Amino acid sequence: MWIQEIELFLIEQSLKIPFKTSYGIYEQRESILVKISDENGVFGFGEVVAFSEPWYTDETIKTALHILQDFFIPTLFKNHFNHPSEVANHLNQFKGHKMAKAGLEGAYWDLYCKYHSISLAEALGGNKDEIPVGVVVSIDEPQKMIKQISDYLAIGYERFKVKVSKENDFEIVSSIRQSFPSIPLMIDANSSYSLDDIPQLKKLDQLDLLMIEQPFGERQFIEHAVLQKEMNTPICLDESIYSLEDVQIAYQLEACKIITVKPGRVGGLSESLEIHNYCMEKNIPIWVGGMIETGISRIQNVALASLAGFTIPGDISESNRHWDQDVIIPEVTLINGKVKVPKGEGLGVEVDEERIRRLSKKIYKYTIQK
Ligand code: OSB
Ligand code: MG
Repeated sequence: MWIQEIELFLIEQSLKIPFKTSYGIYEQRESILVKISDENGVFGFGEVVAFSEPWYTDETIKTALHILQDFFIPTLFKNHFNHPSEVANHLNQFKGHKMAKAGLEGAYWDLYCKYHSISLAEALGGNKDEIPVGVVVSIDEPQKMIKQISDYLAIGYERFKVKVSKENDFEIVSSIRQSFPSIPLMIDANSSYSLDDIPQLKKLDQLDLLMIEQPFGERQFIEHAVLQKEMNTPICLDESIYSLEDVQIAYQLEACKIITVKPGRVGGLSESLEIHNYCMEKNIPIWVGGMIETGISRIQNVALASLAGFTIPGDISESNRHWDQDVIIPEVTLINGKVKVPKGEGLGVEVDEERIRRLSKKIYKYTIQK
């Protein structure tokens, strides 16, 4: 298969409700959507999940555009590929820029699956028809967070993650626990604690949390190992994991008990598969994370979560969690509390290209030069 044309759509959307984390508040979300077409006009869509600012990882929308335009896209035009893992291998001659890599590789997976008339879930080796999912509640007044959780419980979400910061963790989580003594509840502090906070973190052990996500900084594997020895609550690593190698380090050091996989953060679905296989072998529970993403990446995550190793409901909420309208048809919705894994070719949903064009602030188009 030769790649003939690549388009990048720089879109911007408002979130339905502002999303507050320990880093700051999100009200607007820029995203880069990728369309790759082959010589027969078969096409696939992917998404670069980098944010506009480098708060979660060091990539940004602008670094992704630069790297895609100046390095990744020219490389893809020069080579012939038979499988998405070959795209990943080619891009891995370049360092870093995992989200930019994942956006291209994801679009190529969709194209590859359509070319072979299979669904993405099938191509990845998924074996579930539907998946249970979780939802994230961002920082707010405890009473408002409790109201949101009760609304989400009513629709069928099965796991609840609350964003906290060091200043309000116990207050928020204990009042949520009082209202919901037995729901699967976890917190995410997005790296806002340090070793000095171990006594404070240990207090959270009384709240019967499913896990604590990424208390310390992204390279602090050793510090996480120190904390995990002192806490009963499992630690889950998010920002620390950029590759299979990082998972192996975390496992060797006993820095966590759970891993969250985000295809964007680890450079794509091929690397996600390797992490999945390793974690199955080592009995490390995994789940699919979220990036306040559009339906393109959201439905890709649904396919990934259909693999056997993803035993914990992920941050794969309905399209309407963040958007008034999504860019895929049908949108991601809960049916009897579950999300159906699409069976159609590729992503298995229709991508609303007209809507994407309307949302675009800028469209970049590249064609192979023969
Ligand atoms: O830490 O998991 C995170 C969103 C953006 C950046 C980082 C994180 C998140 C989430 C997922 O918590 C929220 C969502 O996609 O609904
Ligand atoms: Mg997180």
